[in-house]
Amino acid sequence: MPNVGKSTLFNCLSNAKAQSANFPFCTIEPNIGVVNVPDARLVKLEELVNPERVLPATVDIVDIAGLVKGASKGEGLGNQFLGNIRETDAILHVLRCFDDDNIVHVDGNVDPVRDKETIDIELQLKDLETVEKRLEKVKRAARTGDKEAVKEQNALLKVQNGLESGISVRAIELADSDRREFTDQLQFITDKPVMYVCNVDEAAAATGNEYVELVKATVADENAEVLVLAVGTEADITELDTFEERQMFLEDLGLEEPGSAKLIRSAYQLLNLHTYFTAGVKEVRAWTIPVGSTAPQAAGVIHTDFEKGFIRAEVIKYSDFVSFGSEAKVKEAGKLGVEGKEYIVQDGDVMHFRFNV
Ligand SMILES: Nc1nc2c(ncn2[C@@H]2O[C@H](COP(=O)(O)OP(=O)(O)OP(=O)(O)O)[C@@H](O)[C@H]2O)c(=O)[nH]1
Ligand SMILES: [Mg+2]
Repeated sequence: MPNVGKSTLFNCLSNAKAQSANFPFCTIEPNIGVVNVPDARLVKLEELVNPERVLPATVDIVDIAGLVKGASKGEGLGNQFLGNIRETDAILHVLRCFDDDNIVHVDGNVDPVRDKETIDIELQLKDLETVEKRLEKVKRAARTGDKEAVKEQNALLKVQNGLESGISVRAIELADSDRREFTDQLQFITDKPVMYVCNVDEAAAATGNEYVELVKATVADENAEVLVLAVGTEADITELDTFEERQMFLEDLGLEEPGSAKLIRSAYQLLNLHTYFTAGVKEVRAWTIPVGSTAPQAAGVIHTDFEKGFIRAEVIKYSDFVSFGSEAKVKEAGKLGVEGKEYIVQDGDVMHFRFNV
């Protein structure tokens, strides 16, 4: 929705600055920022290795224009934004959960559950167009008796029925094989993982409020995370100069860390990503890989040559690195693992790749 605090949130998260103001459709062109993923393990590794530099993992975040009722048919700023959403890997859906008569709500009053439904419907309508377009082709092929086409038609009809009754694609019951073969490639917007961000006022930063409870109840069967964040207040905190000032402010709110830090970590999980580390004296660095990546695939994130010429990986568990204190001590203790091509890299592994080019 317009004017709910998306750009304000973007400004809390990213070093890039978006314009935020109290009028709907303040944002037109999307703002794109890079966000460091906060990771306490990286701080620990830095202490132990004392490298020249430290590079955290990052995620890209896009702040888009608000959608309104009818957006799928071109209302408001219309279709273009649906395009912006299509390009992302996951959605952070910001819901206004604060009262403030001075801040305009496009639909007249604060009602996050209605807002969520409004947006869901627009996205579902867009997906309905996508599935109907595809179905036209598939139906023709199915009529000629093509077995694959018949299978696809059945799967897509389920999607169509689901969307027509207001269910997002991610929640429609489909066989995994149908998803892999037929729906993944259509890149439905409502198939993307989603996380709800309830934007509350300062007093509700730690505890949430009644609006948040209503949101939680509505999404209970969605298996989606609901985060509570006092976006406006956190934006004020980021303006403070020193770490101590920011900590004090957070303590007053009853928080241990900014909600935005938690949000970034949750988003990273939502994307089904995790981290391995390289820890040399030149550089300690967090690398991002999809959960389930093999050692060569993980190496390929550093450089394609590392993947092509992969020989083996030397792996230190993060906890061993910390308890023994250095790579040398880990080796002495016989805790250095030597792994081949099949090894599935685990979150927190400290890796060293052997390869030839
Ligand atoms: N009271 C209060 N105001 C807020 C909060 N978060 C944002 N605002 C104000 O709400 C107005 C809109 O915020 P934006 O971040 O520009 O909203 P947006 O969702 O990006 O809006 P569009 O770009 O128009 O879609 C600004 O005046 C913000 O200062 C909040 O938590 N509490
Ligand atoms: Mg905006």
